[in-house]
Amino acid sequence: MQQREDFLLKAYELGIIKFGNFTLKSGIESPFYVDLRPLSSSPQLLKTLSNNLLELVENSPFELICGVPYAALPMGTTMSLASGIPLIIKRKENKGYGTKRMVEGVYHDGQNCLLVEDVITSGQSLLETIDEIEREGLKVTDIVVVLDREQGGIQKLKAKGYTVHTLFTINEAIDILHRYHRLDDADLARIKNFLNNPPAPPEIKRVPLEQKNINHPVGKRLIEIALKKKSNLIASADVISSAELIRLAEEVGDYIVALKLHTDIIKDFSFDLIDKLKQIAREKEFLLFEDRKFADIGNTQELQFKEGIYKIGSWADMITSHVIAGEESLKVFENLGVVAIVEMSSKGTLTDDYYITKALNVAENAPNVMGAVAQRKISDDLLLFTPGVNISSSADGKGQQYNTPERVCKNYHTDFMIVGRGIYQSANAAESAKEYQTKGWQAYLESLN
Ligand code: BMP
Repeated sequence: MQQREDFLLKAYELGIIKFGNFTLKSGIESPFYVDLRPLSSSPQLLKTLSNNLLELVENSPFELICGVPYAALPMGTTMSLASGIPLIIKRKENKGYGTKRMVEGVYHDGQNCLLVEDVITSGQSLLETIDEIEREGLKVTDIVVVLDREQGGIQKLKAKGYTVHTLFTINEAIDILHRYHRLDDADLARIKNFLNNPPAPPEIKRVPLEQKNINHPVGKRLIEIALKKKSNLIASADVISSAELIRLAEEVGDYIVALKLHTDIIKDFSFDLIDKLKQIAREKEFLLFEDRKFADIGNTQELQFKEGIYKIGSWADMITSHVIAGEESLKVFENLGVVAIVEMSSKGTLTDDYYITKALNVAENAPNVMGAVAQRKISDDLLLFTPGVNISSSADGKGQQYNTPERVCKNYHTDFMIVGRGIYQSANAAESAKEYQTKGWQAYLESLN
């Protein structure tokens, strides 16, 4: 007992818990902040901690130790050195070459691995780590955690059958620091109040379409059409003949803000088709959106955009482009609106958080980019386009993943939802488009409140 308290007091001196006013990642204002990384700066404390953690799992069966990166990596390593039990290392991201394994070290199927974590909050990131370890064929039964922030993480893991051993709960740690006069009565009361009545994260208000900070003329036009037609629907016309495409455009035209095309799947493409589509688009007020997804160096993209059979640059109002080749490669798309692909809707997409952050950065800095395709909230300076929307299906068996209009409008603050098969494969495309328009606009209006 005394040893645990001594450890906490020394760790406190290193700065693992700070008191004051801190804004957490969730936006919540917290009266304390926990960061166990400074422990690595004291080998002696790290050793004491590792002995304490090993004691907690004395009776648990495990043959391997894995510290969840990064804060718990040195803890796991120290426990391995002290116990003689081998360490495995879980990567935060796949290095993309060599063995391509997510877990490094010597291990075999069915071995039991103890997970070591510094702080548990909601338990979500631990569950993701467990999933990755289990996918390597390893078994996880026990997890040892230095500090439980008491925000439901332990219960979540317990419900899934895992045993979590904790060295301190946040309440215990606070009580010890108070008892040893590291915390005065007023601060103790403030922190206890925060812990007993955890505030909900502040709601990020959605900006109405007309107030979005969009300067691109095509973006402005899209917003104008949306407000006039009360529609945030883009129909994806993935049909393969001119006749089907024209029929679809006529049937759904009244309900949409744009018709998204993949012209390279049309078997009888001609400029007569484009002329006809332009005429319908004019009559029914929608834009033509070519989903070409350019992904090359600027010079090649320019040729693909202006030349070839489709001469996209001569007729499209909007196009999609990956931003993988960097900002300069986007300059070649002149006189129309570019929608950057920053995150894809399909299962296992390689557009991870790291890529998305960098891609959004490129998109925000390129003047001809008016929006982005993504499955998450993005900056109000860009329009958010979200494909993978379907009312009656959750997947297509080929990797596509679907959300409902409600979910994308309310959770992601999607400005324009893109619906393909939900409309063109339905028995009555016009009726379906009307239904998506009504549901999408209703969800948009509700998401403003
Ligand atoms: P559907 O609703 O039938 O699954 O069609 C979705 C459309 O959106 C397709 O044309 C696809 O190419 C496009 N799309 C997508 O599904 N996910 C993305 O991440 C990006 C897309 O452009």
